[in-house]
Formats: sequence, structure tokens, C-alpha cells
Amino acid sequence: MKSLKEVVKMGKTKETAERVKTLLDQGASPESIMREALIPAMDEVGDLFQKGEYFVPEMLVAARAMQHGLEILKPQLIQSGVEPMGRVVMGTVKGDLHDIGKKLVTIALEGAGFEVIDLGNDVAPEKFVEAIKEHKPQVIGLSALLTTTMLAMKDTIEAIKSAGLRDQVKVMIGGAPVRQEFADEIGADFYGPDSTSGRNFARDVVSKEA
Ligand code: B12
Repeated sequence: MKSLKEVVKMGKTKETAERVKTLLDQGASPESIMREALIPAMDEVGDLFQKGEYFVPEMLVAARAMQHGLEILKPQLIQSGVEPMGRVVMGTVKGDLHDIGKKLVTIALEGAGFEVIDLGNDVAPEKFVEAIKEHKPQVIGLSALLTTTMLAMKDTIEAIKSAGLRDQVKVMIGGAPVRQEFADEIGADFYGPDSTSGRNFARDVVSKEA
């Protein structure tokens, strides 16, 4: 796991893929590879950036390597052939280009049998509104990684309210700078610190509706 973490930090895409495959062959679980190598690698990259030892290009190549590893694990993290148990629209809010955390929540939801419409990153409030009208999800999930873009979560909830759709959809929010108090302040239904809690919230919403 340690060497996988190091190659992700160095942004070595090919070696990341090779090491993920080797760990799987050796019997490591996809969850442990995420928890013990890929996510800690991103945390350490963030620390190096904060200390001024890494710059945006290094962050970018490390993120690419992480996403490569994630692609290999994805099929194993998702069960196939399950009837959709509900629908969720996910997106990273306006102005924010971070999309790995949002992808992980998407994978967890898909693994639990949800159909997920992933709007990508830098998603404007109006786009979320359109997607709610079009796809009629039970839940929407907003992600933000910057203290500045967190505010776009509030704008998104306001836009949903203005469109008269707020009572048709539950809103969950997450991302490293987000906290419960912020969720309360902006009127979100749920704050989740990780992908599992997001998946569990969506499950609760759907099971209450049934
Ligand atoms: C990779 C990275 C980038 C990449 C992103 C590539 C990509 N495709 O995603 C690039 C290079 C583009 C980037 C750019 C920038 N970044 Co950046 N980046 C990171 C880094 C290193 C990792 C983020 C990550 O993927 N983490 C791993 C994932 C798995 O964690 P996560 O996103 O938190 O998600 C988990 C939970 O939060 C939760 N979750 C997330 N979303 C949701 C949603 C719901 C509904 C739920 C329930 C849960 C949930 O579940 C996930 C799984 O557990 C972080 C450092 C860090 N430690 O976070 C900095 C960081 C976020 N970036 C930072 C900064 C400053 C920037 C830039 C402004 C730098 C610059 N000067 O240009 C730009 C901004 C660009 C923009 N407009 O968005 C700062 C933010 C500071 C702040 N508090 O605002 C950080 C914290 C680095 C630092 N320590 O200073 N970045």
C-alpha cells in the first residue's frame, strides 16, 4: 500500500494502475486500497501543496493517477445486474473543478443499486434545477472542495426553492471543507463526511418513501 501511495503522489499513472492490479491479485480488497493508499495519497498531496512543496501541476498529475487507480477498482466496487433502487443526481458545484470525492460518492451509490446522473464538475445552480425537472431524482448530492465554492451550495438550494422543487427532492452535501453547521445554515437535508454516509442517507430516503 505504501508504494502505491508514493506512485500516486508522484503522479505516475501507469505504475499506479500496475500496483493496484498487483494488490488486487494479492487479495487486497478494493475498499482497503482506497482507504489505505488512494485517499491518503490525496491528503498528503494537499499537505504538500499547503506547505508550498507542490504546485497545481503536481496536484493535477497526482489526481490523474488516483483516477486511473479508481477506474480499475470501479467494477469491483459496483455490483452489476441490480434493479435501480432510486435515482440520485450528483455534481460538484459552480466554480469548483474537484471531482474525485463526488465520483466516489457516485460509485458508492451505484454499488448500492442507485441510478446516478453525474452532472460533472463546475455545475451551475440552473443545471441542477434542469436535471431535477428532467430526471426526477429522490436525492441530489452537491460536492465542494473549496471554502469559496461552498457558497455555491447555498445558491443551488435557493435556485431549487425558487423553481418550486424543494419539496420534491432531498439535498445532501459534502466535501472536505463542509460541516454540519453549514448544512444547517443553508437548509440542506443532510451532510455526509464520506461516500458511505451519502449512500446510507439516500437509502434511508428511498426506504421511507416506499
Ligand atoms: C486533487 C486536488 C486538485 C485537483 C483536482 C482534480 C480533480 N479532477 O478532482 C486540481 C489540480 C484541479 C486542483 C485545483 C485547485 N485546488 Co485543489 N486539491 C486537490 C487535493 C490534493 C485532493 C482532493 C481530492 O480529490 N481528495 C480525495 C477525495 C476522495 O476526498 P474529498 O473530495 O474530500 O471527498 C470525500 C468526502 O469529502 C466526501 N464527499 C465529497 N463530496 C461529497 C458529496 C456528498 C453529497 C457527500 C455525502 C460526501 C462527499 O466523500 C469523499 C470520499 O470520502 C486537495 C487536498 C485535500 N486533502 O482535499 C486540494 C485542495 C482541495 N485544493 C485546494 C486549492 C486551493 C486548489 C486551487 C484553488 C489551487 C490554485 N491555486 O489554483 C485550485 C482550484 C480549482 C477549482 N476552481 O476548483 C485547497 C482548498 C483550500 C480551501 N479550503 O479552499 C486544498 C484543500 C489543498 C490545500 N491543502 O490547500 N486541486
